[in-house]
Amino acid sequence: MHDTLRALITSAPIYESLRQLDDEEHYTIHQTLIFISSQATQPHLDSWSMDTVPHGFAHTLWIPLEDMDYLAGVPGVIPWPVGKLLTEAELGLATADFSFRARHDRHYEALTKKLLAEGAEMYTSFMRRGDFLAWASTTPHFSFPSNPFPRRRLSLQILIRPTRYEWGTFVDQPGPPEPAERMSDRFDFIVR
Ligand SMILES: O=C(O)CCC(=O)C(=O)O
Ligand SMILES: [Fe+2]
Repeated sequence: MHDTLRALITSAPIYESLRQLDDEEHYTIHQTLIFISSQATQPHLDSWSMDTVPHGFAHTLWIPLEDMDYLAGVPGVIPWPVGKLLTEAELGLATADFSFRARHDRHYEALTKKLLAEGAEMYTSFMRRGDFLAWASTTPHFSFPSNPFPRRRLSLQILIRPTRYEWGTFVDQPGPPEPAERMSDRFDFIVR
């Protein structure tokens, strides 16, 4: 299982697609998550958990491990300029005296209101095994509801950055250095 997942995540189609997005040579994989069921996430930026320095150059890969129709609770993505960070200041949010968790929650609540006020477009797809979605760390996204809820929906989420960028988060720029395992001349893995 371990080797199979590593082979999938570091496969040539994934590498070539990442290169089409940013023309980088080498990538570091920070996190691999398996989602067993639909997630029901609110609109948010993955930057809060993982990003680059500067913001916006990390990728989230979302890989369905089974075919998914429109009732499966698939992710929806808001088209977003690369490198644009929607800050708390731009959303009119104070940051002093709030915990990390409170700042995160206030950010997604204000983001959701802004997207509704602007009538933002959102993109998704029917997804088959072999497809995948990719969005940037600063790109707003969410989960469509599933019917029924929750519903089995096997998928992988991968947080990955071009290796030549330092890693950080929404609030911490830069983050601490981390040990990485060289997988190939294309990919490193963060091992914790
Ligand atoms: O699995 C989903 O519905 C989206 C989860 C999510 O926000 C993510 O993978 O970053
Ligand atoms: Fe996310």
